Amino acid sequence: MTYKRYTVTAALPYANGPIHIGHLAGCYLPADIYVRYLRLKGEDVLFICGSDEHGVPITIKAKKEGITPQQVVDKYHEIMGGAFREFGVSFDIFSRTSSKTHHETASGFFKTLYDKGVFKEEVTEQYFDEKANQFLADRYIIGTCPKCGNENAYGDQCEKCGSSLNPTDLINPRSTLSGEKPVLKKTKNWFLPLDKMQPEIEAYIDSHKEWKPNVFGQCKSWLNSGLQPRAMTRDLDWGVKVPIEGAEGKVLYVWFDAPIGYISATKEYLSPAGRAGEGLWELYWKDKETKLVHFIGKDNIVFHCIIFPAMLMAEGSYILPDNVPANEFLNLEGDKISTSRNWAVWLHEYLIDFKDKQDTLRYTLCANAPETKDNDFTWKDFQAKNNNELVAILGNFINRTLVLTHKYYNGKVPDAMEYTKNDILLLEEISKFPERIASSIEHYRFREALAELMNLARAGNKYLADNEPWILIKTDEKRVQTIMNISLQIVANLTVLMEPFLPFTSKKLGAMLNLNPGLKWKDAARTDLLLVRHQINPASLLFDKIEEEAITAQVQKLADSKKMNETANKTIEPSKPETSFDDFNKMDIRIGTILEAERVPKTDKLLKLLIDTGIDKRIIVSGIAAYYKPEDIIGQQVSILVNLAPRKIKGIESKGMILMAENSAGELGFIMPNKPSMNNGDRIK
Ligand code: B3M
Ligand code: ZN
Repeated sequence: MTYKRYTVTAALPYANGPIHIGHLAGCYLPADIYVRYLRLKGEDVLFICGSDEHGVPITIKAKKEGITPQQVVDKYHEIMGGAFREFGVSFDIFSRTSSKTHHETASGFFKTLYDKGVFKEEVTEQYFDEKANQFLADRYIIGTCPKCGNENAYGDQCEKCGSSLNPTDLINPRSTLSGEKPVLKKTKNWFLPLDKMQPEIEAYIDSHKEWKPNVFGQCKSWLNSGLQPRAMTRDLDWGVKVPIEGAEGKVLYVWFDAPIGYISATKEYLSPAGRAGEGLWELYWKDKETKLVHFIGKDNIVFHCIIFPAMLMAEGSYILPDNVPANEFLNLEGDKISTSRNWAVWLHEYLIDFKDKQDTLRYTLCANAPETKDNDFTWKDFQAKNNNELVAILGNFINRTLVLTHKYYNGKVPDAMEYTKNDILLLEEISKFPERIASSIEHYRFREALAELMNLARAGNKYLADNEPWILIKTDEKRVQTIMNISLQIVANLTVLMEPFLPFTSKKLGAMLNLNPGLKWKDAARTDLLLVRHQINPASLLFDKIEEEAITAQVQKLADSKKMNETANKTIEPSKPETSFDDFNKMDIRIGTILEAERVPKTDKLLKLLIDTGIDKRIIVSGIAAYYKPEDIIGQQVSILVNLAPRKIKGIESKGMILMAENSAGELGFIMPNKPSMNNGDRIK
């Protein structure tokens, strides 16, 4: 079916932290590629996003930082919006769910369902934290997932297996506010009867067998285990107030209000109240000829494929999502990306280290997108993709072509005099690329689409290498004109076709070529985009090599963050059992001085030390080689347990022990008196 217009959404990120590469790869980049492509095709498309400013993640963050939820969302709304802009994610609007329009829209939507009698009103027992005097919805409660055994599943969802949960499903529930075991307390809430709606929902899902297998499969598995009624209200105070009597102190469930955020943002963008265009938004949400597509991450599948469509069905006047292309997760250097462990590449930090290299990151993330399974981002691979693909293939082809054009023709496009058979074959091949790439994009296969784009650059490189215009120029000037004309046409086509993936580069290249900025996708099937004698501008490099040091620095940054995290997480060891003074007094601890020090051969850890204990001079073997160099510690005062029974270590008799302090990272340090008047043999007691 053909559509008149498109409404494309990208998941509303929680406004409780900055954006990292996992977010970008998961949904914002594929959504942006899709939308940019549609725009180039000349389609009527709206690209909607905004920040998700309600829900427990926000209030938890506020509590942690000692500020109000409003302050949290104000801060991160700005940061997130800025990061998206900087990476060229081209939303038509980046709105927020704390806006007035959104509160009115979400509240109105709930009221409509309420008036239609959709909800089941029910008093149930919900977990309550007596210490914090608060009901424990969603992420305020954690426990063991009944499906996969993950001990840190949330009250609404297990992030490990993706199951959607209710707090009462959790085994061993505990409050994230106080750590206490919660009690059950009666409260009234309004439930969406997903159980009764199952046949309708099932028919809807079954009509979308074309969805990605991971998405369709997850939906089927929920349906197979039988849908349960789900509360659409919460006993919390941060959120959209429940607009009915008897619901004081309650707000809408964040997963009820958040997807309505897509609708509110559309209204805000197209139909500001009282201004021309009022009602226009409805075309994008209610007209059958509109295609609605939600880009999300895999942990959001149930909400977008089952719960939100159920809400839209119950309301009655809306279209349903036509597709929900969800990606799997992107890992970082073999480990799950985590905000709390600071195991992430943050977009704002990336740009400090790799200025103007937005497209390199876009390229790497798209080439490695976790489309069908979880995937791994590594800095080594990032470097390889930049150096071996962007620089060596795409950049190299374009640069050679532009430089030769300037050299031979002062930047004026030469005439194609006469095509060879191979030229004609190549020209035919070139004209097929737009359709081929389009087909991949329309099937949400962005990696494949990008690989095709690179194949066009490869074809160009091969053409230059096979024809060697730089040699031919001496003998067959006429032929070189044709070769350069064809190469230039490929560069022009690449400029158009790369735009969805590499918008910054496309713009730069378009300016170098002096190319008409109004070109459309289908124009890239032509082989005469650059007319004969058209003047191109001076060429500069589009990509440059990323050196080893830049990569080592990033790897080191991650290692540092892992170390800091381990240190922070290491708990202080509890005290040993009580001991008597007499027992303590049995130990004879003295001040001594290191006279000689050398490594014990064939070991990493051990130093052999000659110590003046005041009593005698003796050998002690100590495991400190990782922390001290022998030459640095000669003359060092130390504390020694002198009456420890002698032990043989690596064949050396060690008499006594040097006392060391050990920090939580396992590093060792000497313990010494802080007065210079202490002498060898002085007692420590
Ligand atoms: N804020 C979840 C997330 O950021 C949620 C998405 C809402 S989309 C309507 O993962
Ligand atoms: Zn689980």
